[in-house]
Amino acid sequence: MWVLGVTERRVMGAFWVLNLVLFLVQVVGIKGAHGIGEHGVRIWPMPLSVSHSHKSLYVGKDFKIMSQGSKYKDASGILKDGFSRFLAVVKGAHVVDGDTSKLDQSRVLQGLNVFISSTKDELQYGIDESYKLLVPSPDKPTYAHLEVGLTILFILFAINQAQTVYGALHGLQTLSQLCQFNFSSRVIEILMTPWIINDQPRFSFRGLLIDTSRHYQPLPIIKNVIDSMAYAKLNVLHWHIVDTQSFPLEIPSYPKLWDGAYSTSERYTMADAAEIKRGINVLAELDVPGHALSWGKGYPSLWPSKDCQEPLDVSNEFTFKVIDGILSDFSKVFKYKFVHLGGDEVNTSCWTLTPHVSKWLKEHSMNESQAYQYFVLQAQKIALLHGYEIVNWEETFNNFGNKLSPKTVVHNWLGGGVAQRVVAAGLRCIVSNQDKWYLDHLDTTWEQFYMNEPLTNITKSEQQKLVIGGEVCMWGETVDASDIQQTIWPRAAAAAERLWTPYDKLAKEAKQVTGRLAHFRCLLNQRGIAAAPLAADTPLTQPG
Ligand code: CP6
Repeated sequence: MWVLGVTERRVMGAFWVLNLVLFLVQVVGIKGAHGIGEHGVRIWPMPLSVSHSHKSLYVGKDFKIMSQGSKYKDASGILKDGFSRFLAVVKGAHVVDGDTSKLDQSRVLQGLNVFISSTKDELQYGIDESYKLLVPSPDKPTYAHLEVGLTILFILFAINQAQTVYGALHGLQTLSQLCQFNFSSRVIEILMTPWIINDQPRFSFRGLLIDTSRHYQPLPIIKNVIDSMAYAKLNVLHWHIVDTQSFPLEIPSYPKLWDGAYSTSERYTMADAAEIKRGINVLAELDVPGHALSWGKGYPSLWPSKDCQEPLDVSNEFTFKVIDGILSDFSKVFKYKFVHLGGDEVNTSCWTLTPHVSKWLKEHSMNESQAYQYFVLQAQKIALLHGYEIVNWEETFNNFGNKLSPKTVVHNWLGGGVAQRVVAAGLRCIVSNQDKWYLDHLDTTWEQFYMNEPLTNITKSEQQKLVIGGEVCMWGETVDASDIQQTIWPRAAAAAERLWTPYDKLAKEAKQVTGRLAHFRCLLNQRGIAAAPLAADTPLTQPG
């Protein structure tokens, strides 16, 4: 990595603007490519706008990343790490030196200038993820200059312009998809230059749920999932950490909670949790009051009784103390503005069947459903005190929607058009209807994933804005490290395009994108991600 000094930057700032103008003038007239019809464009998800022509360029052996003209300083190395990952994926694991010195230098791209406007690098909900990518061609070059001693070298370079470093990372992902290894010249080639790509996501929340309670997923697997999410421009890992079956995460405030792990090795430390990011937001879930039986392994008083262990004991103050401790520990590592408090599938019969709980209900003049509401709202208050906004599964809305905090995002899963009712009530919504976006439903096809439209029957623009995005769910009952990736991909990629690409650029019929998705899934395979074939009963599709 090479970053210019201050004076050079000033000189080159002007130079860069001039070049950009020349470049824009030169590329007028390049044919446009559209999501529909495809025109040979292989990018997934399809960007907002794409123009290209048909020349190829080579990636120089000493390809450099520069940030001339940027205020952004990359103090935490986010861009630098993104750039090393970019180089690693475009090189594949081929044993070649990539020597470009003997090639026609007018066809060798020597660097990429990443121009980032914002100095901040906080990853958060709603940040600007847009980018512009300009890749020159041999007959429409853009140059930067390098001073080596007294000599000034002019080098052919590309431009990636973004508001935030996270937009720039999306730009690098797109650039990586324009590259392929050329085995005749033994160097990396960028096809179909020049490229002008303008891009930004349709929705701010583009999620994937993983469930580490039903099966423990080792850390390298989770990191691998995160890398693969970035390839598809998904930006939220919804981590369903804990459930009935196991409690794998260390909670320093209540150190016996992870006694509920499957074994002493199937656990995550808080430091592990802090590692789970890399440009991806983590939405941590604490599913209460149901789905929490494993908490009682270390603290049995959280159960209504030894024989009736779920939901958590609503009558016990200690229950809420523990939730407070957990959310306090969460807030130190999970910096996303939302925490997920679950609230789904609550069967309250243990509360009425357990004498001390049923006595408490009577004393507080609550029936079972009022106690469920009381529990969810108490948990919401605690989360708000820790600075979080809240996501809750849709049953909370269906039962007492008008009591939820206005800072609640309702997470659909049951279907039945709840998103329409949620946004009509003025709350925000995330769409994950189980008939289309549940990855554990193995019979749901990628075409159904692609065609699931989050704004179905929501026509008013103020209401459309309240749908913050969607999420595909990889529930963990039947997947472990051996098959999680092939169960997620390629179907999650189909949903990723639905969530990224503007509505009018999406294919009206899934079959229009079959070739491009097949190519993306091959790319995942080449990058070491075990994505399954598009259809299990047809021959494997090769990249075309
Ligand atoms: N676990 C939790 C689950 C599910 C839910 N919550 C679930 C329910 C039905 C299906 C798939 C998953 N396994 N905690 C519902 C949100 Cl079909």
